[in-house]
Amino acid sequence: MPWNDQFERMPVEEMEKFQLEKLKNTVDWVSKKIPFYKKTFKEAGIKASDIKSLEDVAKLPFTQKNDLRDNYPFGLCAVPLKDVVRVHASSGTTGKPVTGPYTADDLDQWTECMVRNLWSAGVRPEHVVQNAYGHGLFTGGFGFHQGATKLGCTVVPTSSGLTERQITIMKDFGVEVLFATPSYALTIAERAEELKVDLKSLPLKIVVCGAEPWTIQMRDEIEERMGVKAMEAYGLTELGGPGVAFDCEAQDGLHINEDYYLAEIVDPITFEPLPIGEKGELIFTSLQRKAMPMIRYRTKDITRLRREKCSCGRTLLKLEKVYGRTDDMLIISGVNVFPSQIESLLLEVEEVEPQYRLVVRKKGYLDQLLVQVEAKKEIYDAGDKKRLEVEGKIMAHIRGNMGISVEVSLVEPKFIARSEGKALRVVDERPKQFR
Ligand code: DLL
Repeated sequence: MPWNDQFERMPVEEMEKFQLEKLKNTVDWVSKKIPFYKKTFKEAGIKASDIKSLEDVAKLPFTQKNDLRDNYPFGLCAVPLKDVVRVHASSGTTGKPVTGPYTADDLDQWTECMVRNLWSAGVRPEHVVQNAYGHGLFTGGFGFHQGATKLGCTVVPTSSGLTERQITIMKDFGVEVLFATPSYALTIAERAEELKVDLKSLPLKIVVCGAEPWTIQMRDEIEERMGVKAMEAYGLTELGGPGVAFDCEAQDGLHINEDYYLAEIVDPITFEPLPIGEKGELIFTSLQRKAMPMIRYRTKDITRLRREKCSCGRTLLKLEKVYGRTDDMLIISGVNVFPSQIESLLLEVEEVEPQYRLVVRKKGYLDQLLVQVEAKKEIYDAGDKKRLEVEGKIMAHIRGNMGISVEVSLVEPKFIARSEGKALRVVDERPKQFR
């Protein structure tokens, strides 16, 4: 049974009616309150009253990360700051941070989305949960905290880092659920193995992962090493954080909280809307947020939507596991390559650890990819001949599956820095003008 039966199992037609009503309100709200939208709507020749069907959303202009940066910090805020009760922000590694202001009601909406997410992952009020997402400007820590608190769980806000202490707390407090990025979950699993703590013998049974792309192979790895079900949360700062979409016991795609978010897929080059089922860039319009609503926000995440009857009973539209971000897409020998494709192939090779890095270099005019992956200790110790053999095997595996030639370097165990949050998978060593 879902947390919110009314919305999570709403018949599609009824949901679409609900969405249209909310879309009209949102478009009307932003065109009155936010000068940026006033201007872009005018330029596009569109008024709130032109929205008569859900398809009309395609008439609205996109919002992009740069628009948020240009209006930093509160230029896109529709309410006075006295009505803002919280501000989060994205890390801003590639420019000014992006801010996410919330009214009290926006926070309640977020909490509702997170409760649905956690409930669907199997989290229950009686559980002791350890929240290893960063608590601070990042939305992960607070989003999960709010959801689990509302659910009535016993919440342990460890935040990220201090991995040994995470493991001690997990043991001492009888933690049953862990919230962490997939790469940090793996870091915890590895450290526990080093400390000879058998996670499988602890009460831990669920990990809720998100905040970065991860493959099904990575999910299997986490489930196997930790003896857990690894469930998923998807979201982004611009839309209020995690809880935008979540998976269910079917573990086959993420249900979108459709009463709060309207999803579209567009062609990542022409930006034309694509029909359900086609792969492209994911676009979201928030439907109920008041402080900083988003109109057709370009997430840069590549995935596809699926409208289908789910075995869990939810009618909510699904998005497939995100393949990656357009930002992280590499073009190697003319082939589009997402790090996740390499990840799934590496995880099929038994001689290596699930720790890797992709280094992009320029050779003449061509991009070259060096895949650095950690060897299992016994393989590394077996010497050069064995290492060469495994490198050759991985190169052939990648060529056979993706049709691209890459260089593979088997590196020693622990060579790759361990993640405590979002893993850094791609190192771009190309001269700036070629990126
Ligand atoms: O990562 C929010 C979040 C926190 C989601 C905790 C889930 C759990 P940002 O830092 O703004 O927000 O990064 C958003 O992270 O556009 C995706 O590229 C990526 N991302 C988030 N969740 C997933 C996921 C948070 N489940 C960006 N799978 C998004 C793949 C994800 N990528």
